[in-house]
Amino acid sequence: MYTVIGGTKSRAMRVIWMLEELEQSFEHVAAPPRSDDVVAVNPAGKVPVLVVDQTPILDSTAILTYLADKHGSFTYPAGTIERARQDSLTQFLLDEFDAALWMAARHSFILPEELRQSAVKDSLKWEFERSQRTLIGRMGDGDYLMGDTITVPDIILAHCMGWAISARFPISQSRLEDYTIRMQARPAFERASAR
Ligand SMILES: N[C@@H](CCC(=O)N[C@@H](CS)C(=O)NCC(=O)O)C(=O)O
Repeated sequence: MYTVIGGTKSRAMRVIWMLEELEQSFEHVAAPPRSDDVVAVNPAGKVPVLVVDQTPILDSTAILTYLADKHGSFTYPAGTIERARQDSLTQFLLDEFDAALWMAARHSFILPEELRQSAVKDSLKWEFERSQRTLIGRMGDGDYLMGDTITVPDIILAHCMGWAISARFPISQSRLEDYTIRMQARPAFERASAR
């Protein structure tokens, strides 16, 4: 049995979305970061956490990869060239998309007010725009990052694009705009968002 800890406004959305895609049942504890429920399973107080048979798994990407491997879906098999390309896209998205949005969030509402440097957001937006162009250059044909097969980095990218829209980070590439609309129209995304 799976238990997901973390609300849908956090990166826990990636895990909930994936479980909906895989049609797995799960319990959902929408606990906020640093709350007692979270610290009990993750001393860093961060979400998401996936609890599997009383064992907590930390970090959304580790969780997505575990679920994809376990259920044999949303991933190429470990040890294949396709898996290397898939993982390399995942790392690119974490470095260039997730990191920029997270840094902007820290300087908007997470760090103590006196430590926030709001000017950093201009350079993050500039880098985010450049990263979108780089990503487009790495995408082949097809609806997904890996072509016609949906994989773990698609969940991360689509989640980051939704995050970018709410953080007012401009989406400068029309292909990424279309991609986001298409991904957010998936029934599993809609079911996850409705939680
Ligand atoms: N790399 C981690 C990042 C986890 C993370 O920073 N989560 C945020 C919410 S989306 C959080 O719990 N922040 C609370 C804090 O940093 O104090 C992941 O992907 O799960």
